[in-house]
Amino acid sequence: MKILHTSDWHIGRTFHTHSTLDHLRVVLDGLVEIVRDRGVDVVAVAGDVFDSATPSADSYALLSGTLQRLHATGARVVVTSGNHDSATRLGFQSEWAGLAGIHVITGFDQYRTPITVDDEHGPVHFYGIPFLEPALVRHHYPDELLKTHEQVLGLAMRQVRTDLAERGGRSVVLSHCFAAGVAASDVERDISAGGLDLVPVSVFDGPDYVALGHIHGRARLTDRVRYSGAPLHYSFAEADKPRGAWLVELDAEGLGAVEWVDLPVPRRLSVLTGDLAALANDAEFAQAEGDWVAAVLTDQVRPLDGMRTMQARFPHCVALEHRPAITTTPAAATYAERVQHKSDPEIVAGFLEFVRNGVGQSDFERDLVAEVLARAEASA
Ligand SMILES: [Mn+2]
Repeated sequence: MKILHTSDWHIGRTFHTHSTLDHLRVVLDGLVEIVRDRGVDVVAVAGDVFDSATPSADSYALLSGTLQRLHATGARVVVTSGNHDSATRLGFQSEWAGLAGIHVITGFDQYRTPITVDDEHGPVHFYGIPFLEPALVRHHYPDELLKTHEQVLGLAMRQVRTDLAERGGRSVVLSHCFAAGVAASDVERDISAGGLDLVPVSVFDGPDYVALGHIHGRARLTDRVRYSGAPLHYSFAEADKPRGAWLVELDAEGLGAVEWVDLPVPRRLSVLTGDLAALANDAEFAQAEGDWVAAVLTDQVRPLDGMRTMQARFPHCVALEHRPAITTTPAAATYAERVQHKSDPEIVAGFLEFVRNGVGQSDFERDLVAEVLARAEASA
């Protein structure tokens, strides 16, 4: 059986105020082509189908058109909801879609009954676990301690393993979570209101393959537990990460070959660094003229009209940052003197910027530091 693992379509997301729907349509058409050309039996979409809990009409049209084209290839589709999706809206009409082999799993306990697809070696059970917010599911299990995603997914996976032991056969799990083994900078910062909530990869012991969503770059945690990443670049931080999906083969014994398949990149992302005159004129930047461009201007004085000058050459320049090449250092003072009037978060921020040559904190890091400091203070 051939399974295509994808996730994080984020239909409806904007990129620096620009709609991404047209580019995403190109990419998802490429995905349909892969499904047809490679004879994929089941497409697994591991959450964050929409970018918003209230998707636009155009977003629905892109999703339904894509599902229709996938269905026309003869493949089955298993879709779960992520933390960006509204389970109710994504799950609308899923009873009918299921009859056509398009299984949209958004109910908190729907994973307990797998979608079973047979091949010549017997059954393969697909357990789709939607994003489960502990605060929203714990009242269903009054006897369980469910405060973290690890505890919630631990419970779900115990139920899956029990069910699987009774059924027998091969199995695939879909889950939308932040599993350990991934660099923190790749993580969305809004997985839960209380901050970051790691799930150790051992939670997913059991099934032959685990298709994860939430991280936007591809990642292989183990041979059988992977992230596919998003199909389209949604931020400059993802610029150097390939876009594609995992083509997973299950043979008679379980997991067989796993192959990365590339998706089309409608417009590349380039981060260009230099003074404005160089960026606007030098031949070395010509290859980026058609790209989405983020410019880092190193002029000593912030140029007037930098964006307009950049866009004359790079029509898709959408971000501009001023980072002078030479920064003045304050008059010598001891470190203790320099930090004595600073708060703890400011000291951490200054340290990070210093050791990373001027690259400041991301929003994610700032939130994480604030959370850790608050925790330390609370326990002091
Ligand atoms: Mn997500």
